[in-house]
Amino acid sequence: MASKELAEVDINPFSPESQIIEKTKRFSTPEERTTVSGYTESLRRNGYVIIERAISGEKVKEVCDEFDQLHKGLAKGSSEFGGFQTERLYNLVARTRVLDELLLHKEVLAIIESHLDDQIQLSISSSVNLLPGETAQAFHRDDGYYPLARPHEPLSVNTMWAIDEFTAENGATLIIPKSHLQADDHPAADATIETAAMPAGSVMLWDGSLFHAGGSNRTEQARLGITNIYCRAWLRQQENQFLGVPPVEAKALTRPLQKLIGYWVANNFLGYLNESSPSLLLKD
Ligand SMILES: O=C(O)CCC(=O)C(=O)O
Repeated sequence: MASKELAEVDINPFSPESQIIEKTKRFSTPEERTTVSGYTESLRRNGYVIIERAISGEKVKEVCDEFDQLHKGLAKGSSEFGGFQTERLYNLVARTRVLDELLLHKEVLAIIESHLDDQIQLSISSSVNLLPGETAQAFHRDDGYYPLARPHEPLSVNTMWAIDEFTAENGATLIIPKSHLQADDHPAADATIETAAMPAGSVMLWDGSLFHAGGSNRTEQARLGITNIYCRAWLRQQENQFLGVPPVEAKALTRPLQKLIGYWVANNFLGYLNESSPSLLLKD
């Protein structure tokens, strides 16, 4: 067999060859997962981990410039949870190519695949621009829409990219370490709250069960973050990626990005069409 890519395209998902290949597909290699084992261990133990300066200063500027444009004329939030002084934009895979490097960041994907020990996909990609005067958000978990008894196996991992430096003053994400392991539906009254301060270009990864909240912005500048949530490939995605990026648009994406948003066969039988990989739909 020439390669896993070829196999994915050419082999009927019911074939014995496909049965072997499909379940083993990952974005990261075993070596890459070994390299990030220190980060993965922190994520497992504390529920979060930060990789400082995971992208270059040039990339940060590129993202910043792009979102200056994309956010132009955007209405502020209209709910307490979303934030009345917050700008948010969704369906980012359809809107810009500037985030591809972040979405497919090698270390990030290796940590997530280690933590979930499974095939993964993008659940949602959005921007969160906290404007001056924004107040702190309520503590919440990102995996609340998967109705399982807690604590449960990890189902998703959120990533928050600091495009501006995140500080205690400008609304850096607030987290409750180890709360991903707790059964209660609310943070403990005496929970220790930490502020995820990090330099621009850094990324924080957290388990979907970790209690967290956007902080309050008490500065005169906005705080831009990009949040990409990844989940097990057999779960429903938060954002409907197939409507957000229909085949005619998905054709233009790199194959890894097509897969990340769900254009592949996961776990042998999930997502095929007419006995073949959806990647056939993306061929001219
Ligand atoms: O902006 C942040 O730091 C966190 C935002 C968040 O958790 C959310 O909007 O659900």
